[in-house]
Amino acid sequence: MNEIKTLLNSLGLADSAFTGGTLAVRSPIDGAAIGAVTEASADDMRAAVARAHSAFLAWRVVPAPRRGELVRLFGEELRLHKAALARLVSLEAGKVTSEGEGEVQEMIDICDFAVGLSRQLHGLTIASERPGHRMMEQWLPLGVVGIISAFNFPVAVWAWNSALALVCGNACVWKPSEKTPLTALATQALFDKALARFEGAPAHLSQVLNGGAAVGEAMVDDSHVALVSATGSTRMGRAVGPKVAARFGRCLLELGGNNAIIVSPSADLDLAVRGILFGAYGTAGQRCTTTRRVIIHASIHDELVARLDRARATLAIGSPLEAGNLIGPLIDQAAFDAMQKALAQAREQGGVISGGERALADVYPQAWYATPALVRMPAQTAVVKHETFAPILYTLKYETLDQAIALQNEVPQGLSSAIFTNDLREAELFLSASGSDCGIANVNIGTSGAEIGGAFGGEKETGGGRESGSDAWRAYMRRATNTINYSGALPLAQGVKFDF
Ligand code: UN1
Repeated sequence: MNEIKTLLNSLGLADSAFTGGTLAVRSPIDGAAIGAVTEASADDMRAAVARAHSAFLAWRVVPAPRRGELVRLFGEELRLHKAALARLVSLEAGKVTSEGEGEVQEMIDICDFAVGLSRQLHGLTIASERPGHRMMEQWLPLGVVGIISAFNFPVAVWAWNSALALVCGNACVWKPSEKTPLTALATQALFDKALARFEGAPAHLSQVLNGGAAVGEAMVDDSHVALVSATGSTRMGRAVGPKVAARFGRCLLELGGNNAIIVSPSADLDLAVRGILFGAYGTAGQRCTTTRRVIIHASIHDELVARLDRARATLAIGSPLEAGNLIGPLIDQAAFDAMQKALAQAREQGGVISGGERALADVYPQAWYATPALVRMPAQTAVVKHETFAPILYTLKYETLDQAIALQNEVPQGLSSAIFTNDLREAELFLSASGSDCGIANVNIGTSGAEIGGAFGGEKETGGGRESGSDAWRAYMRRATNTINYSGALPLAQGVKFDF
């Protein structure tokens, strides 16, 4: 508790921000209470959206490169406080140190990207069919952007959204996961430091409200929220999507994944083993990009599964704060129970399981560590098609690449995918129209750990949204098509006559 207090104070939070509230925060490392945060109500959310809307009206007329300056200052604060914020991510979300630092680095990267973007929010000039006319597209600020984020990337995914939303001229309202309110408050405090150094930004440009489902629902239902960007389970997306659609709002959904790696006979197996282990067991299997299935050619199946199983058993499990540990805790008991339920179902469905037991229960009776599980499946049964947010890797066998691709695409989710192969034809087929149906498809790297420069998101039950790099910024702006007549006549398009 003392460490957390010093850490939170160093990040700019007063004691009252993390004590005395009704939302109890526990560290997944040992189950210890690390804070008690004030919870907002649905009315608080509605008031915050109203304030954000006023901020938007002022911010949208600030030149975009100037808006970029605010994000640049925020990136500076993140650089200065990287170690402290990363430590907080480890304490609250249970990430090992290097992954906690990677998470903050991902925030810094997207800030840099957004600063450059603030001078590149450009549209097309289009040839008009009419003489003396010019057509163009403009991208204009959209409104209030509501961000719902998940515990597993408690701050990076918010940063993907807010950095872009802010340079695009929008105001943000954030509803973080109830499991990670402290990192959210600390991040908001760092943002407020940047705001204080910036002249001429409206108040309430970015707000955070902790609380339960009712707070999120108030955001989702508020017609002043032009875009709801929500990251989490498919179940959450099914609730959010139709509500926003009913009021013709925009949604950007980043939901479940059930990501597979195909390993072909020509693959470099050393690379494949490394890629699969990080993908399946890094972050204790709690990324939406986690590798949950490996589809292996029959000729190398037994050898590769044996290697994976041997390597799996050597991965160091323990406190994410101690150097050398690669697998930290699951976020809570519910996550551990879900893992056990999936393993029981896998066994019933013919799976042969290595690992998956509770670990370190004697050292941390209030925390939920598990040994990574490898499950040899006879077929892609129901449990394999379901996303369980835990370190479980299912192995499957294939004979032809078409069969492997069909297995890979057979699940309801469509986020990330990869093939390990040294055969150019196989790689290209996998990336082609008849290959992977996911939003992310890789060759000779795993499914997780994407860079911010690409668009991030996926198809089918993953929700179809794209965030982060490439042209994902367009989701945060409205497109206006403009036709300008600089002639002295008024010709109508399509040759229509209306003479009187
Ligand atoms: C998530 O799990 O919601 O590609 C995001 C990755 C990270 C982001 C994951 N850069 O694994």
